[in-house]
Amino acid sequence: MKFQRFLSRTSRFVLCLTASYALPLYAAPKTDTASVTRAALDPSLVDGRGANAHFVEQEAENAVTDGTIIGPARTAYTLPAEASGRAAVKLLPGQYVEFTLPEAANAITVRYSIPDSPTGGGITAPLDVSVNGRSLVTMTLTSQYSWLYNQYPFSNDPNAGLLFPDQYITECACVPSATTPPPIITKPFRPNHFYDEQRLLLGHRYQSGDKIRLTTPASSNAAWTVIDLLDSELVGPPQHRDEPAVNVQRFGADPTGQSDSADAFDTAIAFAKQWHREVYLPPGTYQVNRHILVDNVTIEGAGNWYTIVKGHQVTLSSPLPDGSVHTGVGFYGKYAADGGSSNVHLSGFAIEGDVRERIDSDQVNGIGGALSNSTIEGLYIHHTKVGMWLDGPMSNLTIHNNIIVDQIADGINFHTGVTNSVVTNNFVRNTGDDALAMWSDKIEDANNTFDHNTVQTPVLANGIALYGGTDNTISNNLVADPIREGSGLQVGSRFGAQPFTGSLWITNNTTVRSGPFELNWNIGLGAIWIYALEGSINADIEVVGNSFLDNTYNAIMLVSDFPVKDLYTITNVHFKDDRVDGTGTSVVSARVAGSASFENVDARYVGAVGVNNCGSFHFTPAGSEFTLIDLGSNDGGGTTGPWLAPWELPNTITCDDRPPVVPPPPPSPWDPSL
Ligand SMILES: [Ca+2]
Repeated sequence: MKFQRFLSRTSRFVLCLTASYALPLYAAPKTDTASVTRAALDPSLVDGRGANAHFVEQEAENAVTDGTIIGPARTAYTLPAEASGRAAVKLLPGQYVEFTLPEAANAITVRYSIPDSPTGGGITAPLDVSVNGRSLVTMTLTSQYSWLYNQYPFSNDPNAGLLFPDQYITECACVPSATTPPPIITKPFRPNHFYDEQRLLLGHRYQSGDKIRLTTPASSNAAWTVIDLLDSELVGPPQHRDEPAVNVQRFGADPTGQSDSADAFDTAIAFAKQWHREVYLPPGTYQVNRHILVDNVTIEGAGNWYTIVKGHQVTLSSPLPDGSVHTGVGFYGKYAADGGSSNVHLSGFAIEGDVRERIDSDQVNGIGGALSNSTIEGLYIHHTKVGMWLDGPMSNLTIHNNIIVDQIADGINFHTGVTNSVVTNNFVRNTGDDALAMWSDKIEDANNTFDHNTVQTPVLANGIALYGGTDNTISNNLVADPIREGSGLQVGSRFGAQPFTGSLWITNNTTVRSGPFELNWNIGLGAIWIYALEGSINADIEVVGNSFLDNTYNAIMLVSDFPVKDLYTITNVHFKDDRVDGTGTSVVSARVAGSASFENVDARYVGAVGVNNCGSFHFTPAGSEFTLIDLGSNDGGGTTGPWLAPWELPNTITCDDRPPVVPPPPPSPWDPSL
C-alpha cells in the first residue's frame, strides 16, 4: 500500500505543548503456566470477538523458562514491540521455555525470532522440542523470511545506507542528502519484521497437562532465540476424497515435492472441468512455482496441515504485462480485464510461498485475480507477498476460516470494485502491511463485510483498513498490537481511493494495545483512526459497540493533514455504546475541522484530558473547528476528570498533542455500573 510515501513529511502539523516521550511499560498479566489467552488477554475479555480458531494460544512470557522475558514494550523496531502482547522470552543457547498443554493436542505452532545473518538473508538454527522430558524432534528455525530494513519498500541488507537519502526521515527530522553535516544514521536502519512461525505435527496425541519444552541446543549457532508464543491444536485426520474427485496424482503431481507439479495441476483442472468434477489434492507437498489459473473449478485438499502447495520464487526473464518481475506459487482467477473468474471453490490446503522482499509490482500472492461467486475456505497461507489480493471488479466472494501469516505485505485486500463479499472467521498474524483492507481504487468496494476475524501484530500499517467505499461493515473483529504507521482500525481517504459514500458500520470490534506512536508525526494515534487526507469524509459512519482496550495513546483519532487542513473535513461520524478501557493519553484526539457525535461512550483509566481538540489549528476565539456533539451518557474518565467534561463541549480548544503518557492498567472485566 506504499504507505510511507503518503505520510506527511512535515512536523508543522504537530503543535506540541510538551514533549514527553516517556513510553509506557506494562505489567504482564499474572497467569498460571497453562493459561490460554487470546491476543494476550484473558479470553473472557474478548468473548465473541475475533475468529473462532482451531488452536489455543499461550504466550511464552506466561510460561516456565530459564530464559529472559523481554518487554513489555511498544517501541517500533524492537523485538518486544512485534511480539504478541508486546512481550516474549529470549533464550540463550541451552535455555528453554516450557508450556503446559491446556487441551489435548497433536500439533503446535511456534512463533519465534532468531538473528539475521551479518550480511542479511537469514540463517537457520535448531530448536529442540521435548514432551514431558522426552526428546521428540529438532525443528529448524529460519530467519530467511524475516528481518527487513530501511525505508519503504525495505531491504534485506542490514548494512545498507539509506535507500532514499533525499526523503525526509523522522530520526534526524531532516532530509539527509540536504543536510550538512550529514546526519549519522545508525545501522541497521529500522530493522523490523523480526518474527516467523512454523508448524509441527507431533505425531502423537498429547494430553492436557503434558509439557511441551522448547530448548535452544547449547551448540546452537543462533546467539539467541526469542519465543513469542505457542499455539497448540488437535488436528483431525486428513480428508480423503474418492472418485469421482479428480486426484492430481493421477496426472503426475508429485506429493514428495521433488518434481514440479504445476503442469499436472493444470491438466487435472482441465479434466475436472470437462467432466464437471472436483479436483482433489491428497496429502503431500506439491512443488508449484507459478500461478495456477482457476475458473469454474473446485479444488479441495486433505486439510491445510496435510496438503501443502509450495513454491520457490522465480525471477522472470522479462516482466509480465501485470508488471511482475518474479512469479511464485499462487491460485489466481482471471483478471477482470480478461473477464474474471467465477464459481471457484478452494479449500483445505496450505500455500507456502518463498517471498523474501517487497516488490510492489510483483504478483506473488497466495490468491489473486478476480473471483466472483467463489469461496476460499480452510487455507493456510504463508510466506507470500499478500495472502489474498483480489483485483476487481468482482462480486460475491466468501473468505472463511483461513489462516494467513508471515506476509511481506497485506493479509487480504479487496482492491477495486469488490462487492457483496464476506471475510469471516479468518486469523491473520504478522503481515507487513494492512492485515485486512478494502481499497476502493478507481471503483468503489461496496456491500462487503469483514466479520469475526482476528488480526495480530501487523508490523506496518493497520489491522483493518478501509480506503473509500460504500455500505461496508466491519464487525466483531479482534485486532491486537499494530506497531507502526497504522493502527487497529483505519478509515482513510487515501491512496487515490473513491470517496466514502452511503454508510460504514464499524460495530462490536475489539482492539487491544493499539493507538500506537506515529513516528512521522511524532504523536500518538487512536485505536480507530479516521483520516481525511485526500478528501472530506462525510459518509454516515456508525462506530457502535466497540471496545478499545489498553490504548497506547488515544482511543479515537479524527485527523487531516497540515497541507489540506483547510480543505477537508470529517463530519457525520457517530460513536455509540463504545467502551474505552485505558488510554495512555486521550479518548478522542481531533485534529481536523468537522464534528462527531458521542452517545454512551464510556471510558476509564484515561491518561490525559479526555479530548485533545486541535481542530484545524486556527485557534480563533470561536474555538476549535471540530465540534463534539454530546448525545448523553458519555461516562467515566481518568485522573483529569470525566472524559467528556462539559467545559470541553462543544469545541473548546484543548490542543496538547504530546501530553505525558500515563500507562493504564491491563484490561480487566468492565464495571457494568459505568
Ligand atoms: Ca508473546
